[in-house]
Amino acid sequence: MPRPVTIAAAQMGPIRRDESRPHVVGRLLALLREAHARGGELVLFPECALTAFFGHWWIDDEAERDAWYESEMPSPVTQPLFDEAARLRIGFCLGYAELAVEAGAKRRFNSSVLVGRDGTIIGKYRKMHLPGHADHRPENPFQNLEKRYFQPGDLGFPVWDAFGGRVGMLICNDRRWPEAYRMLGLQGVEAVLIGYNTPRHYPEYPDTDRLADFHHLLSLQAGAYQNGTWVIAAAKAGIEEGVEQIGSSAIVAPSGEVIARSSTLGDELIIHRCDLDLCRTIKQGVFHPRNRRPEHYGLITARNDE
Ligand code: ING
Repeated sequence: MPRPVTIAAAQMGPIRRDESRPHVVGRLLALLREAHARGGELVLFPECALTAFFGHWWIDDEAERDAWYESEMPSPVTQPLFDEAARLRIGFCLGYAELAVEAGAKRRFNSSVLVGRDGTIIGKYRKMHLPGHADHRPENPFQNLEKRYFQPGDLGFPVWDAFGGRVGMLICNDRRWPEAYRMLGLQGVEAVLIGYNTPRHYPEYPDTDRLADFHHLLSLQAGAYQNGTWVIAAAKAGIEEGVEQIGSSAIVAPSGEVIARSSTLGDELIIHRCDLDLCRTIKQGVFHPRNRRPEHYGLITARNDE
């Protein structure tokens, strides 16, 4: 029988390097309220939704670098988002740069939290697949320094019972890797929430630029269909600190069909009443576990391509 949950992808336009967090939170609140006005029960915000994507520029000084992270979630500056969400009884997923002190050491992750309709944190995910480079490449028009600014995630690929179904999170580059969706799919995921900051231009491989939106949607649609899950993706879009980032925020059904897609490069909400029960047709009808042959898939985890 139908299990509808109305999910919104809250795309953001650029965040200026000097834009204050309170001003950004104001933009997030406006998107949250629009989602509520349109019947939303869960809102996905982009990756690193509180600041400009600082991975695009070199920062020498550690203190300057650390100012781009959140050392607590929620904090006084993000608490208003949690409070308003709880007041409106709407859940959300928020991407942010996490600075954690664990065992006396600073650890830095590209993270996201899933927050319930009562404003409490259901779970956290830390981005597993870090693209780009750790070295400074001044000859490039911009940097992609996630390997310098973040550690690979250490929380695995969790799926939570939430919003009447099974919900998981990925972040940006994760969405290109089939294994990431499979880890969630094998746990029965029914909605995958993915925030992203995706430059159109790839300095080392410019021939992929013309296909940036195509590869983005291809990854979402394949992940959705091959795992029988809804996939919701929210961009940080537009020209942010000189870097053109794609939009194409989307809501993809378990069939692989794109049900909703953003049409601007600014703050824009797309929303859909997602029937989680539609996952069953694909999970059982097409990819029934009895047809899997894991005893022959050993290479997938046994080694790397290199
Ligand atoms: N950004 C980009 C992404 O995976 C990228 C990096 C773009 C890698 C294009 C390869 C090709 O969408 C983040 N933040 O992962």
